[in-house]
Amino acid sequence: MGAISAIEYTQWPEELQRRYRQSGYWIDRPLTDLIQGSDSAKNVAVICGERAFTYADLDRLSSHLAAELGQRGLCRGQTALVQLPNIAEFYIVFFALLKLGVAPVNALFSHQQLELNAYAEQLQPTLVIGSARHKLFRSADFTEQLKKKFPQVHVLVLGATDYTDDLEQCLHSPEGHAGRAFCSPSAAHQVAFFQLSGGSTGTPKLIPRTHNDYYYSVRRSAEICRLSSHTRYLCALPAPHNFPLSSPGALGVFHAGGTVILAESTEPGQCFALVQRHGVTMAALVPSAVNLWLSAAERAQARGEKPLNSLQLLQVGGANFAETVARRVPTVLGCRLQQVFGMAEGLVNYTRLDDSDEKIFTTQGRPMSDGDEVRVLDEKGNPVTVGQPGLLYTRGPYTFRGYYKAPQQNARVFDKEGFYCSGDIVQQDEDGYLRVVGRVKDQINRGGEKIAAEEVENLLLKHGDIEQVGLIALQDANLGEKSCACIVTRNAKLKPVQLRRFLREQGLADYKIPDRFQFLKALPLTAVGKIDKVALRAQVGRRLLAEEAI
Ligand code: J2J
Repeated sequence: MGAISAIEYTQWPEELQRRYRQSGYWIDRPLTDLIQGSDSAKNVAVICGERAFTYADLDRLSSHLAAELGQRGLCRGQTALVQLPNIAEFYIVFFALLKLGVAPVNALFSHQQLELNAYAEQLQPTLVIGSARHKLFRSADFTEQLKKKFPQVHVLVLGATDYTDDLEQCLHSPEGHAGRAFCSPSAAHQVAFFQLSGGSTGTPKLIPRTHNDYYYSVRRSAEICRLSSHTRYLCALPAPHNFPLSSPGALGVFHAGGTVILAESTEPGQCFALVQRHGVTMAALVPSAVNLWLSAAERAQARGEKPLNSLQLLQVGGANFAETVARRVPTVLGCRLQQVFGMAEGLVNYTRLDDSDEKIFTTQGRPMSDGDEVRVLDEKGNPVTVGQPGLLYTRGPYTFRGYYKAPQQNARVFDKEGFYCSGDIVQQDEDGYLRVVGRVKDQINRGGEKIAAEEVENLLLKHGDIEQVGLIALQDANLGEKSCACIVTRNAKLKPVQLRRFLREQGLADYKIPDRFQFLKALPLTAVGKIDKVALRAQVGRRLLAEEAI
């Protein structure tokens, strides 16, 4: 099958493209530059368990894989579905696909059949790469199903299986592509890969990211965070997530010639051991993980240990971060704090390293670029006065202009001037710093993991006993928010355990399965007949308080 040469996406208007180039934001270079031909060839780029990969290794192995895939017929303009855990091969595959001009979507390792199928439906991939550590790739069933829908698809799995080729062998096969400088990325103004949206609608949406826009966000982030070849960055959040990939994340570290140390999760025991062993200087966490790190660090201190001695900077973002906890970071962990408010769609805000304590502890930073345009608007679309809460609208040199093939959703979230409404309610101070104070999007932020209420509601509505359902957030001391499914059922005997199983059987990721089910006689409705989530939250909140009081 012949490949189209470029993947369709909503481009920036010419006038802005010109401005972004003139300002030096867009340099018309591919992301593959990050690991090629730099002075850092001999530096260690990635540490993964007992294995260390230099920049030269990353370049060689990714070229090798690109050549191997090229021989199998993969070529520029095609797409791939990738799901790997936090492992060095994640970056090797990422760069191999960039070198081929094949645009991947990197699913989270917690994603299951439902999410992967939804991405595959949208992208029609020619290549699927998974890991034998994930249950979906342990047997042939899932890939057989994919092949029925997409007969052209090639499947590679990291780890031995009895049904398909091992990715590992493609990296090291003796056929002799080694040393060949294989590199044929898509044009810099074209789609490099797809980022995942946290979503607020029924199906997970894909965000096209171009070389030009993503590379700029990485370079500028690395500059703000003052990365250098001495940076030793702990990647403990899921590697494909925008925060640990680009803010400045692993790609920022590669740009600076530093070292990424991979952790399987943010669990403090494992992370502290890695920090100590590898002299980690910088890490990125979501707020719920910070709480665990603080408790673990206090316990370590009580034993007279200082496992985080080398840590200089902790970035925190992805969800609301309480000021009281923020203030404890420097004292308990002994490092500087940087708050990060970002989104896979683009705009990223940072507190700066030399900001006052006031700004660092009480705000989520300011836009990273002078090219970022931010508007805080009321419901009628008028600017609010400085310091007042309003909806965040933004556009800029690394903020996307449209979800992939989703015209209806795009019509809802972009205004006439191409400003994207993130669904966050923010306050902006006179210096341009933002505080995130609320949200209008129908999304639950469960410890940084985003759940689109509608996606879970639609699945529950397929259950024959359910008449109405509304998924809402409940406050949670550890995760910030948990999800609660409020259900009107025609079957008085229906139990949460049945509903959890029902959702799992449909292949929904675990983190999206409601933490709580609340059975109600009726759900409050708005004047137009939609479920009134504000009233529902209040109603369930009152009920839970009453239960606690008993
Ligand atoms: C409150 N809410 C926040 C913060 C994100 C860097 C950092 C984070 C993300 C990310 C990212 C928040 N305080 N500090 O992509 O590059 C909520 C907002 C936002 C949504 C985006 C990055 N930081 N949020 O979290 O695409 O609601 O990106 O719109 O996963 O997370 O989620 P996501």
